[in-house]
Amino acid sequence: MKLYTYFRSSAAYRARIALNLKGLPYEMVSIHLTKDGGYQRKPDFRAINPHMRVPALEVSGGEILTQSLAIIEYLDEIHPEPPLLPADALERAKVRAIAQIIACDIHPLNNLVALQYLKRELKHAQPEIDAWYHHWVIEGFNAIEAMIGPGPYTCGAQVTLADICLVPQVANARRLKVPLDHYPKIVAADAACLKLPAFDKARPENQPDAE
Ligand SMILES: N[C@@H](CCC(=O)N[C@@H](CS)C(=O)NCC(=O)O)C(=O)O
Repeated sequence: MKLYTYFRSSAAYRARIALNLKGLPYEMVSIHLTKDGGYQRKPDFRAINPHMRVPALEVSGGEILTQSLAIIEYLDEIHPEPPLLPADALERAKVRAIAQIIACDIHPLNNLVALQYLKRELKHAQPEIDAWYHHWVIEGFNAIEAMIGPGPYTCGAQVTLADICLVPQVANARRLKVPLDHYPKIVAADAACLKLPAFDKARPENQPDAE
């Protein structure tokens, strides 16, 4: 498999964690999201993902999958061990709820393309953009902190899709200096995950294209 990725992309980070947890080998193709106006916008990559975002995963047979959650659920269906979603429907819905707070409610408001639009088109100053970024992380993390149970992971004793989404979002929050003091359960789940090689290997700083 071939993963189109960028070391700093939290959505690509999710896909890297899932591939590592499944123990699947993959080649990485780095798509620099800021150099020369962003390689995601060049015709070569546009032909791979018309949405011009990473991750994209080329699977055997040459099909391209996009959207990190779709990629992760595909991998989980094709390679069921270890499962990334609980067997119980109620527990599965709880895992998906946390994953979706991050992937659907926090990240789209805070990803590169949204922040660039605030700056370049709407002419907001950097402190306003930083305040915007912090606001949506805090809103989402307040909810997730209240939803996390005993641990050690986000949804209990097993690593799930919720952890796969949480860890990259915590990394982004730290990079953008969002204070995490009010989120001891989030910080603990993040630390527990990062002890696992699959998560550690997927960290931005451990990628071949890290700067
Ligand atoms: N919902 C998508 C989000 C993908 C996404 O927005 N990726 C960002 C990096 S984290 C990207 O490629 N941005 C390109 C840009 O900002 O131009 C997913 O989960 O895969």
